[in-house]
Amino acid sequence: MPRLGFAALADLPAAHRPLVDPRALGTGIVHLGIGAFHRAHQAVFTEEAVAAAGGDWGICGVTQRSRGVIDQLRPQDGLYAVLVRGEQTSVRVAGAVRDLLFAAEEGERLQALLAAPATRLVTLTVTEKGYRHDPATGRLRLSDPDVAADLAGGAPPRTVVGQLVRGLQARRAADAGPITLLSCDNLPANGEVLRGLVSDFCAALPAAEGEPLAAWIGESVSFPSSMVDRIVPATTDDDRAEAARLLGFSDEGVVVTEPFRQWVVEDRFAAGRPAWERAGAVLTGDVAPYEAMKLRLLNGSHSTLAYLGALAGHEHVADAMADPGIAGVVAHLMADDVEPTLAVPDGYDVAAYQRELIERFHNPALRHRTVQIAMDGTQKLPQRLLGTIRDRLAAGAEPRWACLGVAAWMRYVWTAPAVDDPMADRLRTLTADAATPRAVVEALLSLEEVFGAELPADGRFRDLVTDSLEALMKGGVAAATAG
Ligand code: CS2
Repeated sequence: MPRLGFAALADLPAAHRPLVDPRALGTGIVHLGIGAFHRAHQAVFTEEAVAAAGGDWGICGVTQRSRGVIDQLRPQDGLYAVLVRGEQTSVRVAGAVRDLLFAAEEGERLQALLAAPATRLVTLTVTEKGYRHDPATGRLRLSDPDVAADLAGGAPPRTVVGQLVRGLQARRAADAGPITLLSCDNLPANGEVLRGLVSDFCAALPAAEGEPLAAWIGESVSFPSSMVDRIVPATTDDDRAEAARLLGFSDEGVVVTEPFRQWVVEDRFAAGRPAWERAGAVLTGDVAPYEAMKLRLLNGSHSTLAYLGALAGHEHVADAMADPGIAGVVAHLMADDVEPTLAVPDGYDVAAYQRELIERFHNPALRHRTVQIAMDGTQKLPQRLLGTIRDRLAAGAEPRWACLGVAAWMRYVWTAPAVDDPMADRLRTLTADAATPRAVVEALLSLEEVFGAELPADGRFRDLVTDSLEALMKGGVAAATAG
């Protein structure tokens, strides 16, 4: 079967073709972290915005360590299909990704692109751990050897923040004008977090270098926050086979997703932006209420489902949702623990949002693996569950469902054969000698980067988590979710 690429476009049925002519689209966006999520979310919004309102907003997708996506997309001229699985399946080839760059081998080209006047926007989906920050304080981890190497300079930077600051330094030297750095990761106040990390990096440079750079960044660079939402499981061989059957071309870069998508963006751009509102994005002055809602309701439920589901032997989210005990925990977590902590934007129907989430989690056509969501728990728990727990404890309430989520994470990292987490070694060392649930709770709560200092000192929190972990150990997920 021939491979997808420019030569295939004329043979694709109109309904499957890109909305823009990719050959005629100039590149204005550098995207760091071109995984499946970006290709099914921001790249789709951007293509629709360009189709509706024009602009040279093609995307150069950057990948950091693995050249997998480069090998998938380069031979296909950047084209790939988006397979949308809902009640029906639909497919369309996306055309906004115009260039690809492998940072580990093309560091100098990345710096040159960030310094080019045509680049007016950098977007990021580098995952929580890609920021190399301490989630509890939001500060850059200066002790991280890669961060230290990027500060020392002399070689192409390896960390995202290093790449950005060195790129901004080159941009300033080239007098290439203002630019926007837009974080699209699942972190609260993600724009503010990124601004803080860029500023931490500048402050750690020699003063003669860092101070004028920081001043230029203050005048020329904006860091809007954004809330992104679309469920995008890892692509499987079955998805690739189905896309090939529907398109008549083989596609190594296909991404699979749900019909739902949402993007709420703080409208503060230093050098223009695509007309994303024409593609259904919400451009607003304050993203915070939307972020909290999404992170606590969707991602908080997702992580809870992932740990309970994986412990109960459910491979996919939809299987875990078919387990009445687990589905009940998710419904209680949202309504009893999270909802009272939210400042719901005016006119927003938060109950309808919860019902819609439950439906999305049930989508049987999406094969979203629980172990995929379970990874990197140390980087995810703070914004997904711990914020809810802190707010409820402060209000004098007992957030038992959110604490069950934390206990399920503890049970998972204590007993799972392999834990995919940047702190996996520490998790293993901390729990190696723990013989009882209480000892495991004590050991893991000592991770100040994750839990901070105050929460672990709260006896109500320790007891709720310990009770849930004991229930999980004694009677398994069925007993712990029994109501
Ligand atoms: C998931 C998210 O993998 C995970 O941790 O919770 O990727 C989730 O699917 C997205 O945030 C949905 O918008």
